[in-house]
Amino acid sequence: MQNQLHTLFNQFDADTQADSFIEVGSGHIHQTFRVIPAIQNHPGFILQKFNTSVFPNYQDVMENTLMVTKFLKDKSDFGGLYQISHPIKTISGSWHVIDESSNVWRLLTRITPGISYDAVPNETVALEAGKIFGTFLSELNDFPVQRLHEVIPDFHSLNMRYQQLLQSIDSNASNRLVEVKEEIIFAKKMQGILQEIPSQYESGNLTKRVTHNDTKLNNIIFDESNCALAVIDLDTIMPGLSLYDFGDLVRTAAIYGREDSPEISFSLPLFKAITEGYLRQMKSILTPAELELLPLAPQYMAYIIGIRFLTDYLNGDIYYKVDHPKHNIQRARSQFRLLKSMTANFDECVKVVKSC
Ligand code: GN1
Ligand code: MG
Repeated sequence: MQNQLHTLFNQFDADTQADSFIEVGSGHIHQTFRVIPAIQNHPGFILQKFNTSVFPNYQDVMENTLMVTKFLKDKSDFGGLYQISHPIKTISGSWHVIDESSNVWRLLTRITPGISYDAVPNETVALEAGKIFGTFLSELNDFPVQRLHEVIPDFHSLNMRYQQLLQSIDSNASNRLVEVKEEIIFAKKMQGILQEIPSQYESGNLTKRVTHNDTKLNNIIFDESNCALAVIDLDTIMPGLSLYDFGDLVRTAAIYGREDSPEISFSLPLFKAITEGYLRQMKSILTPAELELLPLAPQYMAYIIGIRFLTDYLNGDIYYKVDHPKHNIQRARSQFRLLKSMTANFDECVKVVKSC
């Protein structure tokens, strides 16, 4: 493997040789390696095998990334505060390398020290997370949204994700339906309740902005004193609703436990910290309709991700990387448990948003 990675790496126009490669990351989609540089005092790189089943249009993904990173760079490095990870060209001037098995690889600059969290250690991290994603969206507020490719159409559409769930129930491809009866009843009940956001969008009360669409806590890089340094994983930057990004951040950062923890629960103090940080940057940009729906957004995203995990379990784990055969259903159950805990805290969340 190391030899193969060296061969790939050497095709990029990097400013140092590689010493070795370590597989890293808790992302569910791509395979990611940290490149240890051959010289000292160099941050190294990130070498990634693109998941082309998820992103068959990887050229569009790269174009979006390049447009957005250039735009932020021209704004003096992402508001002057934060760093951005950039793609690096190959020696022949392309942005990717295709290996002999037709896998697509890319190389990115690495942000050091590269600390990321799968579970929130404290309120400072939650506040910083809210601030950096708020800044990210506010800095991109004047980016011409129509220039972005919609790399995964209807990515966070409740109706599309629900249809996918119904199809997976219908085909029961992996014979797992009997195990998930309770989850399906819950999913069916909640899809009606969570229609508020899609119906407000359909009646023209919400407009699409440039959004990140994968604002998980572990897509932020921190330094040793828990200051946020960078937002990573820019693949799903597309036109979307601000509510998706806020909701997904809360789903992963206002919680006790990890995304797949059976004991997961919602944390009001962490929610408050995120909301404070986020609204510091976004308060003057969001419309009254967006502000009104902000407390509901986390429930919407926990539901969407929950049914996506459930769908993938029924389909036989064909989309997400899993650590064990029950991983997707464990994740779905955790997200549904979280959704219930968010619902129980809804009134308090409304108060928090008002007070911020
Ligand atoms: C995937 O790549 P990663 O792990 O950051 C997924 C997100 C989900 C997330 C759930 C392209 O993100 O949409 O919210 O898993 N990305 C894609 O943890 O599907
Ligand atoms: Mg990620």
